[in-house]
Amino acid sequence: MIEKPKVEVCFTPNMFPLYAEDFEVVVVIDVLRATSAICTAFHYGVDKIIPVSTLDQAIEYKDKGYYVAAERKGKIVSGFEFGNSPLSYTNDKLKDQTLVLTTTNGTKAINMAKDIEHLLIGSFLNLDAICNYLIELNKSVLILGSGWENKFCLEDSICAGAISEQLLKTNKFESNNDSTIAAKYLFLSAKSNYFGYLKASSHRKRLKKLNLNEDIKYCLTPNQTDVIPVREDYYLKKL
Ligand code: 3SL
Repeated sequence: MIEKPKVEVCFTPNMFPLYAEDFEVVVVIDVLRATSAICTAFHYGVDKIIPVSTLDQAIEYKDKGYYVAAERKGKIVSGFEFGNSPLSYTNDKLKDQTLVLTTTNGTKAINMAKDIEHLLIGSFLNLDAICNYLIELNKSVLILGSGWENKFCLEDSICAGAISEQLLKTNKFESNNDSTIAAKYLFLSAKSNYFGYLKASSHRKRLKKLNLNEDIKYCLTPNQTDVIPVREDYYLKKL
């Protein structure tokens, strides 16, 4: 019998090495807010995004004249013009430009998976587009949540569950993995009201304190773009 491709979920970046060898397709998710910001920036015309893990790397790019976005703990890092709010990219300021991005967790997770052949960026914003592409690709998929400082986070796990559910219900994928089942159940209990479900979650509270409720609502609204960001070389581009 021909085996079906599998779908698995890795909840935190520090668990990624346990899975890495088995997958040539990885979808990195940081719903609040890095991967939502990336999808939005591409949707509004950014040409390339270079994800960097450290502020030192970001400063080096800034000194070379690049546009650089830097976020730590939800805030724009002082000295940088751009941050990680997806809503701040809903304009054509950076159309056709290259943006360098560093964030607390999301860009680190992306860079952890940089050697994977098909590295894709997922979020609720491009949910159907990414699922349709994965179905077409027909290869085993690992969904990697960015978490918060290597700890579990609810919003990425719910989005991982939404992707898993869409793939599994086609009957073209299979999963024998408890993390996928857990993610799927979290998605099923959250799906009627993501915003309400996440009320007590740590990052929703963190962003609310920074008056970023509008960002949260936007990031939790599925299917606002068909953009599928993929890694090519050291940068991300639109598929
Ligand atoms: O952790 C990250 O990469 C960020 O997305 C966090 S924040 O939403 O900008 O606070």
